[in-house]
Amino acid sequence: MNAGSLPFEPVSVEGRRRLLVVDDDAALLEVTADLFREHGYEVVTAATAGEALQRLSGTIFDALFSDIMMPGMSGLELLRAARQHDLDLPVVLVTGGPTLQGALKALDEGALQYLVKPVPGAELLRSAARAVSLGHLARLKRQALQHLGLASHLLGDHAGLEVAFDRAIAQAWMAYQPIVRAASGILYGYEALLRSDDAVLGGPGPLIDAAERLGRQADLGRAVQVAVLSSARRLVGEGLSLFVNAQARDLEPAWAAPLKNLPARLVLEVTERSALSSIPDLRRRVSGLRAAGVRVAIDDLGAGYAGLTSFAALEPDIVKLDMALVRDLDREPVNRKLVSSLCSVCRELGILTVAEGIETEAERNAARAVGCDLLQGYLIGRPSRLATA
Ligand code: G
Ligand code: MN
Repeated sequence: MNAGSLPFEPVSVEGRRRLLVVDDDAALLEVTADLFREHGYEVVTAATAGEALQRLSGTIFDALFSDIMMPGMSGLELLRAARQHDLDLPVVLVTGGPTLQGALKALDEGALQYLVKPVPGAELLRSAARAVSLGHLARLKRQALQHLGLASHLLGDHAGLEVAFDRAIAQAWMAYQPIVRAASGILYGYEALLRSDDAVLGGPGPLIDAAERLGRQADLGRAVQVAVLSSARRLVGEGLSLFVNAQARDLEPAWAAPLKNLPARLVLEVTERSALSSIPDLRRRVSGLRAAGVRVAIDDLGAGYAGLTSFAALEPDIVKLDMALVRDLDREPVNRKLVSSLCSVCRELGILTVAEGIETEAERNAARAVGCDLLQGYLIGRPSRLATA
């Protein structure tokens, strides 16, 4: 990932000490601003939260000091809104009427500190110095992670993660990757893969992690549904199958129902990495799906720890062999033995096998030779956006 995809301008933070100070009490605002200026800070002031937001959208600040109680929009609301502009902005909330609950709420939402009025000058200065340094640290860490392609590991606080998650699912779309029959090379269907244009939560892994941390798996499931519905109509071809990655909790007829009107046979993939055994009533849900004509696939077989019980409860129609097993299939005798045995057991059970992650001709030929039914991977076709009709 390069600097161009950062959610904020990658700036050199060194030496910059720009504060935004917000208070509806004009006299107090002026005194505070003067104090900071005398100590070498660049200060911008705002008399309302609305004005503060305007300032935030145009400039990068190193810390925000805000009163909690203001007419129109509270300091807490300002904190949440500020996160939309800047995930790393340190926010110090200042209150005249302290309550423990208010303090806890502020910190829980990601305020760096909670000060009680009247705040002695020395304390304000200490707080500003610390806020600015921590903010710079946060920005540098994010830039380092983005450089390393690990941006989603650093989403700061709860409010920041929530904002990033909302933004990412608002920009979610589906890439489609072809799956072909091994013997003939004829197109069998597509796997829909979740993508987002968001720079921080751009892929399914980070999105799923964020949904789990926020307890918002249902929203993620809905976003997948919406993105598939808005694009999959463009899939053309007689009798194609559409593979959709579902979370274990979405394995049920009600979730699948809207997708059933698409012009392709639906296959719900559930990863073997997920905790299938924790899903109550798995057997009943799956038989409901099957009765509605939906097939079920176990994804990433070989990479997870799903026990035999959940495998038996799922009774998958299709098994997708994890790409770690497929890698170097032509040269790795252990992989080949395993894949070959898995394919013959699946055939006995009437289960179709997909070899995932085929990257070379040699792997494709080996997968055919050991009896995989279907093939998927960069060699066959990369995931891509469907052309707009
Ligand atoms: O867990 P699941 O099997 O749904 O993940 C599929 C992921 O693997 C997708 O993100 C897709 O982009 C990626 N992928 C698909 N084909 C290949 C391949 O041939 N090689 C590699 N390395 N990744 C692939
Ligand atoms: Mn999959």
